[in-house]
Amino acid sequence: MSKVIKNGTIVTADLTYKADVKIEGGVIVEIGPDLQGDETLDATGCYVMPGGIDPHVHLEMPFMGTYSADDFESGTRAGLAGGTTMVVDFCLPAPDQSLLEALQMWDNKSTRANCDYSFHMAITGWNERIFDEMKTVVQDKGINTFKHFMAYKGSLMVNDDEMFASFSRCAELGALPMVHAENGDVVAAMTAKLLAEGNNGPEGHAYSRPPEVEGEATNRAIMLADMAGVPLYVVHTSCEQSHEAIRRARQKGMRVYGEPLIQHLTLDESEYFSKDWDHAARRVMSPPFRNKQHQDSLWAGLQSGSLSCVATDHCAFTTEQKRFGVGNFAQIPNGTGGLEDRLPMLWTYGVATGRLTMNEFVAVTSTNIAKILNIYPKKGAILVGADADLVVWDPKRSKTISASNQQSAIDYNVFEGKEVTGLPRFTLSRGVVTIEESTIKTQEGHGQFVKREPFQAVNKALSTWKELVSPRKVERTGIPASGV
Ligand code: DUC
Ligand code: ZN
Ligand code: ZN
Ligand code: ZN
Repeated sequence: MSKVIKNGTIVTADLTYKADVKIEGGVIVEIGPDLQGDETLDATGCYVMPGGIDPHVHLEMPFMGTYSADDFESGTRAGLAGGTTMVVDFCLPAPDQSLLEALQMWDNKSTRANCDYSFHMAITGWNERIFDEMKTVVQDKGINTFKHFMAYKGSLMVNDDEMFASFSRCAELGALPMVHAENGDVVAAMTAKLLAEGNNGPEGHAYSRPPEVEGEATNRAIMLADMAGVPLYVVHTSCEQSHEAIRRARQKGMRVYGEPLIQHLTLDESEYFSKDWDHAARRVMSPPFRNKQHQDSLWAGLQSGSLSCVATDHCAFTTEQKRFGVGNFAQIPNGTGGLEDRLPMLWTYGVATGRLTMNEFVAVTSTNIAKILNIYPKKGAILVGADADLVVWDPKRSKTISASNQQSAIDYNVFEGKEVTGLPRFTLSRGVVTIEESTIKTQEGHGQFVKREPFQAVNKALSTWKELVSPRKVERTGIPASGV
């Protein structure tokens, strides 16, 4: 059974042109004019783009005494409804749990996924077993990214010695380290001070994590990566201080990638000053929303290429879960949703406003991350042989975002009331139509794990510490006898 997407305009990260796309066996088999197949999908007036890849989601994540409310079924259904055809979740071992044992748990949860997926492995402690298991994770399990939390002191956080050891191991294995860059010691101190002074409302969350906390950690992680001789991926870059560090490193020739979230691009810190406790708490995530100057910096980074991709950090909690933090903002589960809204919001606030071209939109929602994760052109491309993970995008379809008709399992939406123009007409996962306008045709369990190969050895340290990483022994003469 073949399918042809007819009469559309193909938009990739570098080209815009009119052609039909023929699909068979889940992959693209032909691109050209006037193609015929067993089934036709009409793309008149639409753009045919690589489906979105969200490199940063937390589905059914054990966190802050609970589990994030969207699991692999509802989360991937939400993604597909918004044109996202692949997600990358984080496997989170408990600090002394085996990486492979944790991976087994994530494998079990993800069998329900409606679209393809992969995992990043978190390093939440350090010992010889973790050192050994990292090799199996990369070489046998097809995971080439390791995440490090520089915040969440006392649970997920790793210290500099652990990070440096893990970054160095990544360099040996051809893996890419990632960081959640916030100085966890400073956050803990500021949190304790705010609470002691009686500032226990959700706005305290934002006060406890100012941009400097993120800028410091980003700079530190970049320097550690440089000393270890490895590229670096900075998740949820939310502010100018962090962006500046990434820009500077890239200018020096380092491969450092920054990932703004759609929430930080479009929502600001005034949300935390709502008189409605629930409204503010529902928007508590780390890093917190920032002011307009930081938003401008993030948009500029996407335009100039100093920031690489737009994600969601989708980690949805219900209002009931958020209320664990009444009387103590530090107990509000951190996280917001966004999987269904990332593409429509970025199109509306980015492409329709003229900030981004359509090709840049494809680059930052799909192609760039496919290249960074080493899955291009299987994903992120419209090429013969690529997976038919496609979105037929109708730039005229619009809706008002509302929790009342979303796929996510939670009872609110941080973008509630926003008008978006630009929505999928069809979303295809390996050639299967999963969304047709507002009709959901997803199939639980259709999603497959995508293996990612290690990178070539391109990890050359730039820093002057290089010599200390590979010491050169100096032969000396005239050494005085000891005890003289
Ligand atoms: N930040 C969040 O807001 N939620 C999940 C984890 C994180 O780092
Ligand atoms: Zn994070
Ligand atoms: Zn996250
Ligand atoms: Zn299937």
